[in-house]
Amino acid sequence: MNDFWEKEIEFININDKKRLQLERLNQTFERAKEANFYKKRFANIKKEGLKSLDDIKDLPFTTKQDLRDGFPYEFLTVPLSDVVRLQSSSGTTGNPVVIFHTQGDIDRWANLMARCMYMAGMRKSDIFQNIMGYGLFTGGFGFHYGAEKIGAMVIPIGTGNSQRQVWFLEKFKTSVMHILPSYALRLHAHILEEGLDPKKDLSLKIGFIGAEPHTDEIRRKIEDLYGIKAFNSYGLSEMNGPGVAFECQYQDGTHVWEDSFYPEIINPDTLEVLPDGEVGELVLTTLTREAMPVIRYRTRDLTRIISEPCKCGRTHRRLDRIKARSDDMIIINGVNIFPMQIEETLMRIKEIGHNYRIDIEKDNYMDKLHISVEINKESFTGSIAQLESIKKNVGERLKNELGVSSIIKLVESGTLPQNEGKIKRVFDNRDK
Ligand code: DLL
Repeated sequence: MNDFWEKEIEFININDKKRLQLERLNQTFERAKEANFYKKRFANIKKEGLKSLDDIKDLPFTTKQDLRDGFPYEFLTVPLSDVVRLQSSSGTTGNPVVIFHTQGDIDRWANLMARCMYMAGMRKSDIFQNIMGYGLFTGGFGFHYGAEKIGAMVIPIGTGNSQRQVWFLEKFKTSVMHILPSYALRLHAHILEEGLDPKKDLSLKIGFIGAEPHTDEIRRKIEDLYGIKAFNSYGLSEMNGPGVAFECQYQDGTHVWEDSFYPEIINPDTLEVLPDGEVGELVLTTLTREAMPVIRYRTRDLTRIISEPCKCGRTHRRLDRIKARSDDMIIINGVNIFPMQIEETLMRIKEIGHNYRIDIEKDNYMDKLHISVEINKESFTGSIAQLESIKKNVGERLKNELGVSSIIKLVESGTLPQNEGKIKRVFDNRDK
């Protein structure tokens, strides 16, 4: 059985990959000049072409604010009549970021998605339940077209209505699902409430999880609860959406499709490009996008590039799990904390359930970190003494990890609020 979708590209020799990237980078640079935004941006850049991949560092960055300011058409390089779809990034205030696609862009995106899903083991014979938002959000459509390309049967159910989700999972013997990691945990509780055992009564083998930050601990939890293999999927609307980077069978970092995106890691303060292996902000350039090329986009996602060869043999370098977004950092009385550190610590404690919430308050000029955590029903005996000891343990482990104290509140499983889309867990109330 083949375990690749496009052998020549996925296993491309490294020198050929670099040659292809340089060629496509130059095409992108030329094409970008057709857009009003880049025409102005590049007016003072004398470059006729990039001689090597390193020359990219002479090009300016593009930020989310640039994309917003360019609303609606400043980034468009083709006549509107050649555009077949518009997608947009998720809920923000002000102008949304809109991304335009030609038919060619849509076809290439579907192909990348097919590559991702096939790499993780999905085949034509699979039943694929797409539990992700359809519409302006890119998660639903991206996977939908990729799965159809593979030839799997797609159930385009979208998000929400857990009862209906479970019904479809069971009745149609869904073998692959695409789901937000936070919703996967919630849906599991619902499956149990329906009296079903996900491992015995459902036919799931694979889960694609992504679109929101999550730790490896959460992934392993999802794998255990459902008895599946769960693959991390990374992407962002500005780069199509999903299909930027995806895990292979070895689940050790996500292969970033370097024939379609050129990745760099920069120091977000000095903006210098960092060598592979060092953690910094991920910067991406589209290499094949027609309607709306984006050059050196600052993603705000903090990660590192893993350039060591992968056991699967693919030559596209890997991204380490996203550590955080640079704008997610919480500063508590001068100490920098990332929410993922909190999740990592909590999920290692067996008495802790799936959900948690972080509230930051100001009290007498001091920042106070409040962490509410759901308790794991299975390991809770109901005794007050046990509650006290869990609370103490959680407090001490978090203090060790974060270097600051927190106020822990234990709550019953399933009681913290959840919404349908990406989960929000940090509430900073200091300015209120
Ligand atoms: O979330 C695209 C997507 C859809 C990816 C479905 C995967 C699956 P946006 O709404 O623009 O696009 O949000 C992009 O979400 O910059 C990261 O901060 C975060 N993110 C996405 N995937 C992951 C992941 C889609 N696997 C933003 N791990 C990105 C951590 C992720 N963070």
